[in-house]
Order: sequence, then structure tokens, then C-alpha cells
Amino acid sequence: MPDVAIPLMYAAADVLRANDRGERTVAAPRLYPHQWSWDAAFVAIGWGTVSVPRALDELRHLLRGQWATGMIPQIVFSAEPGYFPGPDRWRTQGLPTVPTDVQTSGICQPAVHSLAVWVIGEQARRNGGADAEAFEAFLADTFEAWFRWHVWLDDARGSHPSGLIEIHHPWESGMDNSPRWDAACARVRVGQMAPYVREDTKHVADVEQRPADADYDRYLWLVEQLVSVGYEDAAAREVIDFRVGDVFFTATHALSAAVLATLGDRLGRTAQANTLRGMAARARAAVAATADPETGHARDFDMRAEEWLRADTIGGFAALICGAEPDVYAALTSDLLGPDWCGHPRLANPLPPTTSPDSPAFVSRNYWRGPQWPVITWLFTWALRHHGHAEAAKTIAAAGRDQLADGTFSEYYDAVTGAPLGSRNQSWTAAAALAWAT
Ligand code: 9YW
Repeated sequence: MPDVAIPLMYAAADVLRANDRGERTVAAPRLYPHQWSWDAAFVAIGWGTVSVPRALDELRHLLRGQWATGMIPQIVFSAEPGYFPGPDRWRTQGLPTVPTDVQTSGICQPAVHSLAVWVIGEQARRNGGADAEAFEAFLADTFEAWFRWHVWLDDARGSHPSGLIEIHHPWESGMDNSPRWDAACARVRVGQMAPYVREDTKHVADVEQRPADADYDRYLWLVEQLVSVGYEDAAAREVIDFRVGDVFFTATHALSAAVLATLGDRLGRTAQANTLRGMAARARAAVAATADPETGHARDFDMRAEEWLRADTIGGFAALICGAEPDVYAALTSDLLGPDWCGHPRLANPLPPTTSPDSPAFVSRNYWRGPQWPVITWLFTWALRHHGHAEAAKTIAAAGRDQLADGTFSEYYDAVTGAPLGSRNQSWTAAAALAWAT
């Protein structure tokens, strides 16, 4: 670990401490005062470098929100005000599948949790002693919960012939206003619903960095559609205006199921481990099958319109997350590092932009339409290393750390000017800094 990383690590750990609310970490100090699902997974990885027990608490707290179906919800709410839509808009309370003692939203987010369990487990093993013991106890306690999450994804969201995990809301992708969803969102017909006031735009200096009001109307309308069927998955497939096979989500499910299978083997849960391996293989094959014949990049599939969604975004590199045939993997890696992506001459930092700078949809400072998100960068570096491309991972990680040297731990960064954007002191950005430093 280079010395120069040490002050950054201290600062990153301070961000997590400031955002710590006991057993959960707010995703961002003001903008996101609750626990978000995939944020919690990355944040737990960050905590793992500071305190393994605290990392495990983060994941345990998230699991308090798990539905009886197995779904891990996108948000586990706290009583802190300042975020919209809150529990009264989601109206999940009282549903038979929803926990009675915590309030949650009604959708999910990418399945990076078992990856977090794996990474924290590696850290705990390196630490040894009490950390290793705490981790083993945690794994034995929670294995079933992670298993049920993947089974739910496979059953309730993986039944389309494409094998892709389907999502019913852009928020489920974690990449809300990505151009990946433009065509599918354009088909959403917003109906009558109660008026609302956005909170997010009160917390950012420039609304141009956030999704548009028209996006929010669709997001809220899709919530109404889900409420109308009591969040029942089979019924949701029939009524929802947005039904999309998300290739990036599918890749996270494949990767996480694969590492959870290995952990299952260690626990002696052979049958469940085999089930997970089967799911991982199917999901990986589904991702591979989406490859655009011209570019080789992965594509999402609109299950409503029954057509491929073409957008030059980071989603195109989904196979790098879950693994692919060696030649395919190598080609995608060199493409990611090459002049159209990380090496694009317009970029301030040689890091993956969320949308290609050559795409007509690219906006360098608007959320998922161009900016670089450190946590996504970290995920790619971890996956590249895991799949045997350590040099590429090192190159990108070095640039990722340089970007964070501004010490703002911003939510995302303008891809062209390099300016920090969105929330400052974002928890998962601090977590990425910590994870890179180990
Ligand atoms: C929202 C918390 C979340 C992330 C999402 C990101 C954004 C906005 O913030 O969502 O209101 O949920 O798009 O990926 O989990 O950091």
C-alpha cells in the first residue's frame, strides 16, 4: 500500500464514522438519510477494512428489511426526514410479505451483497482471531438469507426466456436515469397520482446534475403501479409499464451467487451451493447472450416492447463483472481501457464514464448519463482482478485513487472537467477509497 494512500484512508474512515448511525450508515449525510441496499454492501466492504464487526452489523441491519419472499429492499428507512419518496408513498407496511418492525421501499437493487460477504470474509481471514471467528458465526447465521435473496431473484425475476433478471423500476438498476432506460421510460404512460415535492433537488447545487422532473413523474407512477398489485411479482409483470431485462443486475447476481456458492461449500451446504452455481452459470450465459454482434457489448432487453435496448453505457461491460470466455473478456477489457472509454481524450480522468462520451446521450455532469462513479469504478477493478486481469485492475484503481485525492468523497464526478458532483461525503465513495487501500 503506498504511503500517500494513508491520509486518504483516514479521511475516508472519518466519512464513514460521521455517517454512522449505530448499526447502519446513511448513504449520504443529507441527501440520503437511510440505508440503501447496494450502498450498504459497498459500505460494509469499506467498514471491513476498519472494523470487521461493524461491517457485519451493517449487513445484519440491512437484512432486517428482507421480505418474506427473499427480496432485499432498496431502502431500509430510518426516522430521519429529508428524503422523498418515504414510506407513506411506498405503502408497503401491512403487506403480508413485509417485515412488521422496519419500514422499507418496495423494490430492490443490484445483488452485490454476497460479494460484500466474500470480501469481508477475506479481510476477516487475513485479520484472524476474533474477526475470523465473528465472520464465521455471521456466515453461518446469514447464509440462508443471502441464499433466499438469490433464489427470489432467480424465481421471481429470472423467469423470462432471455434468462436476464428483470427489473420493474429504473431505481432497481441503481443507475436511475441512465440512457440504458430512455427508450423503455419513453413508453411509460404516467396516470393520475397524488402530487409530490422532490427533496433531492434541495440538496444539490445544480438540478442539471440530477434526473429531470419528467423522470421523477415516471418513477412515482411506477410506484403507483406496484402499489396497485401489492408488490406481487407475477401481477407486477402484467401491469407494470417498465419491464426490462437488466444485464448489469444479472451480472451482479451471477458474480454474487458464484462467490456465495464457494462460501456454501465451506459451510458444508453442498446442495445450496450447487443451486447457486447453477443460477450463476445461467445468469452468466444470459449476460453473454446479450452481446451486440457489432460491438460485443452487453445489451439490456425491453420485455414489454420485446426489443433490445441499445445505449453506449457502462452496462455494456457487464460481462466483466460476472466473467466470460477468455477471448471475450480480454477484448472487453482492452475496449474499456482503450480510446473510446477510459482513454477517451475528452475525459479528465482515465476512468470508466457511465455513458460513452461519443454517445448523443452523454452529459458529462448529469448523474448516470456520463459522470464517473467511484463505487462503480471500484466494482470493475475488483472484478477484473478476480477474473485474472490484475494489471488492468491496477491501472484503473490507480486512477480511481487519484480522483479521490480531492478529499470530497463525492457521489460522482464530471467526466470532462473532473469536478466533484452530487453529495459530498457519500458513504460508498469513502468505502471505495478504503477498499482500494487494502
Ligand atoms: C434514490 C443512494 C442511491 C443509490 C442509487 C443512486 C441514487 C437515488 O442514490 O438513487 O433516490 O434512490 O442512483 O444507485 O443507491 O446512494
